[in-house]
Amino acid sequence: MRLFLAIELPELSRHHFAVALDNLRRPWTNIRWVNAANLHLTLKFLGEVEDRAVAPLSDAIHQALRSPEPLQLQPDHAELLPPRGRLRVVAAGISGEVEPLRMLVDQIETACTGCGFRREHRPFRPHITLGRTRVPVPSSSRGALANDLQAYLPAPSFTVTSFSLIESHLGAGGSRYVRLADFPLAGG
Ligand code: 3AM
Repeated sequence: MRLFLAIELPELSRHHFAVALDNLRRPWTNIRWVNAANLHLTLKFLGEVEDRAVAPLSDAIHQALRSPEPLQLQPDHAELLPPRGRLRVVAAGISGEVEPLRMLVDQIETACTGCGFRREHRPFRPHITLGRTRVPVPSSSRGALANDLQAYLPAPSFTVTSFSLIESHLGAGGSRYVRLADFPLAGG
């Protein structure tokens, strides 16, 4: 099964981005906008994982979390990734308690590498993916796209009290996600 770890958005944030996505869809048809139900902030992509590896991985993550505290985050800027070259991902970048979030990701990486997963070497850039390019978007459109997205930012800040292990089923109409486990941050 194809797995990743992510923070799922609370209802208020989801609703905020659902409105944004509805309004961005019409002018930007060359972008495949995500389904609002699928909005999340990825902490670690795990890839293909065997069923029997899931329980030990979940245990290792639970044990690796040291005094986890809830985090306050705010999606506040447009992120067009990668910053140069062919645009692939349109996202809302995250501010707020990003340093504690990085520490959390570090603990997750340690737990995952202990279970044989590859450590992510790319710098962690917290973001909520809103769309992916279908066809090349001219670099001259980047400014207008960022501007259109910025109309919905900053989005409401939200408190993260848990993150989830999610199974992703890839399909022609977009991915379908199933939550397999929850890791609370409140109260250790
Ligand atoms: O939530 P975002 O969009 O940042 O791009 C995929 C998505 O990230 C990413 O994992 C998240 C859930 O699918 N992803 C997919 N394949 C990946 C890979 N091979 C990957 N991340 C790293 N390496």
